[in-house]
Amino acid sequence: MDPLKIKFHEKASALRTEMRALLKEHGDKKIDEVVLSQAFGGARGVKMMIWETSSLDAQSGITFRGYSIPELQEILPKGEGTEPLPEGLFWLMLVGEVPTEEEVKWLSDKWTNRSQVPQHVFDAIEALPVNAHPMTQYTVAINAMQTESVFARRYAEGMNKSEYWDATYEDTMNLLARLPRVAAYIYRRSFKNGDHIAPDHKLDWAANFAHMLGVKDDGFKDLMRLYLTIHADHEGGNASAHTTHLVGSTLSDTYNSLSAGMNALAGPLHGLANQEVIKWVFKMLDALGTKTPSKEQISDYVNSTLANGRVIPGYGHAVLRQPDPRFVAQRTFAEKHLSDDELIQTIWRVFEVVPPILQSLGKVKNPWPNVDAHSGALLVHYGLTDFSYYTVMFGVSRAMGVLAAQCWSRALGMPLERPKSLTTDWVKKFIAEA
Ligand code: CMX
Repeated sequence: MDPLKIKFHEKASALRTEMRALLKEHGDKKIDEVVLSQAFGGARGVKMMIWETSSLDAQSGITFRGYSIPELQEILPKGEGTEPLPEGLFWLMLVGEVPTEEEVKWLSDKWTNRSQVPQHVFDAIEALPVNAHPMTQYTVAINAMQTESVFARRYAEGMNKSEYWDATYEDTMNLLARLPRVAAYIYRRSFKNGDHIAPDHKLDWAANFAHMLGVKDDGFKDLMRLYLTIHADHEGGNASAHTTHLVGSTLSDTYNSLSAGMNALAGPLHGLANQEVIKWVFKMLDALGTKTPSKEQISDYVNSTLANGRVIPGYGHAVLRQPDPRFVAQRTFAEKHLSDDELIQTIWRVFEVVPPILQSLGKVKNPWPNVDAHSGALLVHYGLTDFSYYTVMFGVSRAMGVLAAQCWSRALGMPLERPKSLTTDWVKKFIAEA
């Protein structure tokens, strides 16, 4: 067994024992009450699942195993660059310990060793029209890789349930090793005439992804390290995490669960918002006929978007009630490295204009920017102007969180997820009787 797997097994066995004792003694303790508006309103705030890898607070935002993004930037190993290596975050999410430089190097090497993508996965991508949305290509590719699933194979052979975690760990490590290659292949196929770039096995996970995309600037490598770190996990209730968890709870293997989760990420109210933001910004610049719109011009454009019955992409959140720390981390990166960029300055001006307008509507619970409000402008700066690709990059990162969490679900023996639904007739009768 490899050292990460041994460490994970020790931690998970201990928590499993603790969890069983805790449930035996306190299993009937009430942690929540659900009101009708939550049943009709997308189950906001209902406490109904366990997720070890990260936790989201409405005011302070995301923490990974208790560490905020600025803290991660301090404590995680950085390798060649100035931003944390995402491999370190995966280690932290999986075993709850900050890894050493050597441990992160070991993980980078491990993923490199496992990174060979079978040819039929590229063939499956090639069977799609070249203009198929990159997220469609991405989910098809993940499904095509399912032929490699250690979990599916061992389950068919009669695996003991005490070994589910082990097979899931293997699938997780293989998938994370291969996703950057698959994602870069989709980019080069869709937007660079299929002129593919071979991996550079000397580079860390994020830098190699940047290299295979074909962006040469070292600043972009560092941006990728930050980007792939901050998008990795946002506790368990968001649509991509929850979908991965739900599908995984049927013992659908890691590939099928991740592909389902990535389909959820492809919705415009979730991960696809990153492409929607930049499209919206460029449409605004076009409509206004300027690259440097004033606050008044932006304000008029925001109002016209709202008047057309559309949301302002990149703003609002189901849980957060403050500017998203992931937005702040990207803004800080831009302030440090790219503060002269006109498009980025426009994003900052939009940030000054949108919240008071959304607030004035009286119904938007969170008028502040989320992670997607900033990411596109940074990518455009480095020449990545193919907006429909952006959600795939989000998806490469998100895989780390949802797969680390799946390892935990399997190790803790989490059951099939199956909440109760109600009919409106049931609700009316309940009200009448109450
Ligand atoms: N622009 C305009 N209206 C907005 C809005 C926005 N950015 N955010 C919320 N609203 C509206 C809602 O559409 C809703 O209107 P109706 O009552 O007319 O249906 C009302 O305000 C209340 O919504 P809410 O409780 O504040 O927000 P929800 O929890 O229902 O939805 C979210 C959250 C993210 C879907 C919503 O804020 C939104 O649509 N934002 C724009 C899309 C976006 O940026 N999504 C990315 C989120 C981050 C991620 O997952 O990647």
